[in-house]
Amino acid sequence: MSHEDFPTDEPAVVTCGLPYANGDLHIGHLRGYIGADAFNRALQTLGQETAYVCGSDMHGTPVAVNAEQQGVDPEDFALEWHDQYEETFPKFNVDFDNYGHTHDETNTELTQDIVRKLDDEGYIYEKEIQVAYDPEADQYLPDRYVEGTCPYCGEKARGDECDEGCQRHLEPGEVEDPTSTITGNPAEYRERTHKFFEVSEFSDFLTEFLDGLEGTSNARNQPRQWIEDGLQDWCITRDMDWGIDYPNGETDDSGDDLVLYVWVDAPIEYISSTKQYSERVGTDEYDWEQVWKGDGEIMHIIGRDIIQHHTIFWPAMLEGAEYNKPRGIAATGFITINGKGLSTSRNRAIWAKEYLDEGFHPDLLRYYLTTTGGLQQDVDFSWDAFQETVNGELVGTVGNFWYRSLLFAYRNYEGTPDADVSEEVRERIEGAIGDVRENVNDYSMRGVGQAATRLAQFGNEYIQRNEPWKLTDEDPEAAAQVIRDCVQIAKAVAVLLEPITPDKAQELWAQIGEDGDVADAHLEDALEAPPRNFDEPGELFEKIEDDRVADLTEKLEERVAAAADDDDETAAADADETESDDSDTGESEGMADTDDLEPLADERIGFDDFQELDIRVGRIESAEGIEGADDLARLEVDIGFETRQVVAGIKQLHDLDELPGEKCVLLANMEKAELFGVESNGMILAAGEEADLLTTHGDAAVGEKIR
Ligand code: B3M
Ligand code: ZN
Repeated sequence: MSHEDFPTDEPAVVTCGLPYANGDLHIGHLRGYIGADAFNRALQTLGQETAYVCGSDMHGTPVAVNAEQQGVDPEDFALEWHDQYEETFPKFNVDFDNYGHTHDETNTELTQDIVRKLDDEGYIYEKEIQVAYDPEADQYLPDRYVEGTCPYCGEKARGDECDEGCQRHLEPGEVEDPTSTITGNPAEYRERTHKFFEVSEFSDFLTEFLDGLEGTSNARNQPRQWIEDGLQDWCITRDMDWGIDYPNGETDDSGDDLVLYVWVDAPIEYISSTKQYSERVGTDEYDWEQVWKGDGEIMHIIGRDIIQHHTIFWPAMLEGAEYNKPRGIAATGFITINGKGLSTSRNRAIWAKEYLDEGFHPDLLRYYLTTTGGLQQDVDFSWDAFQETVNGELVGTVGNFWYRSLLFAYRNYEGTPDADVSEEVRERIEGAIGDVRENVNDYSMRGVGQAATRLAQFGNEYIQRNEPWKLTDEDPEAAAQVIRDCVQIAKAVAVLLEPITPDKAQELWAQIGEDGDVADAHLEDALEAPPRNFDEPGELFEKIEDDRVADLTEKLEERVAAAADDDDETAAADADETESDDSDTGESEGMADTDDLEPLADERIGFDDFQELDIRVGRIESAEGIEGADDLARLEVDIGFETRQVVAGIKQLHDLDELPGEKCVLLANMEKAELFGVESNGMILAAGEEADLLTTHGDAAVGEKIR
């Protein structure tokens, strides 16, 4: 099933995974919220009716464990963090239409309604299971109260998730060699009665659902394997007090209220938050039922460690309770810091507050995060890389174009010269609009940012090529034409960049004399004439100096070292980890069976032979399938000195749209070849049948030789 392109006639909702209300926000969180915010804004620019909703995740052991460690009541603890998040998001221009929390009345009622409905429909049953128990603490050990080994991949795992290995959800009793995180003692297993949701009944439905699902390839493909492996039913109650009660006053074996597993009520907050928005603005303006019970467009942006919850449990619940299902799920990659895994306990993170305290404008981080890794790739943050993007793209390309063309326009014409936009420039802007449209439909915010920056780049080339400063005397009409074109390009870049850098786009909007909000502009407005007069423009972006970057890098290193010093190593296992410690634990690292491997070569080669291979670090600039060839793709790879066109047999094996920006390794002195009429000038290196593309572990620069 394929969906109609955006904009559609149905209202849309964009959501982002709910932050657990248990600790400071950092760059790992921001990436998702900014990416989803940019997506929501971009949909609006296309003319799509949409709402962006989220809320704090108040329940479950991620909150209870941390509250307990601090000796405070979980509700007070969670509410305090919730207030802080509500204040912080707008500071990054993350503009939720509604930001609720899972413990409020709307969500409590809706959760109980949905569970009641699933129960009435016969999808819930009771079963006796083994639950971990700590005799010394005299407490059952749900989820993060227990740790052990993942039965699927053998990595260290928490009670309900293999957070450092295969990322699977784990059911109570599944984790092997369980120990209590309260006392460190081995846990015992005790028999308890719990409620189960019959996910296994939904295999066929889920397979069909995935066929129609849009979003990133990891979210669309990974769940297929889980379904093929056979779905297990899902335990939806827990032995703890903090949470939403199972409806109808049902109690556990000891007569206590049964509490729902946090992953039942958390996604329901997507609906509750939309409902609150609707109730606030009125259903005439936005009708939550049209979205969630009718045919609205539901898009979830999530971390890639929670794909299973969103592609299996959640759509099964929605189907069972007769709600609408998501149209798209986009899962973000992880963030590493200077090549190492983000770790809150090791203080290896860039904190939201810290970034703002440093005085950086939020739009710089927004641009960096959305254009660096798109949504799906892992992003390695370093202050150097941040500086390179800001100075190169925002200052050098966008800001430079805006300022030089508007200043020239102001000085010579007091604004926009009287002329029509030239055919060439009109077409170029139309092309950029088309690119944005396509990229939004592909959930690629990086593509949106690139389309805007490329248009500014074109503006720079256009002004350089036409040298209006020479024409003002020789041919005033021609000079006016060039500047008229440039003001139009500047306006178009403002419209196109608004989803990513909303404040800066607004500043530019005002500089060219436009009234109102650029956020209300649609793509077509990029071609509408700007006002005749405007004032002297100011510069919109400031260069980040090298010594500033050196200071920031040193500060970061020092505080990671300080955390390591007072670290009694156990701190590393703090329950507040929100990102995996390893840079890339998401994909299972397969060990090939040696029987399947090509035999090792008998013949040895000398070092000189190896030296003859000129292998370089490259960065993929573009990737597209070659027409008529089933397997071949044409790539453009930047190798520092030049950009090489190469042909690679990866068309079926990779999502080509996701490759631009990726680092790769290229044999540069490979004989040239021609395949399907396309010249291949180099060979990209890859491992195995799946053509797993080689890359570098650290931050080796593009053009470096491999030795
Ligand atoms: N609160 C955070 C996480 O696991 C979790 C998301 C809930 S989304 C419904 O990333
Ligand atoms: Zn695992």
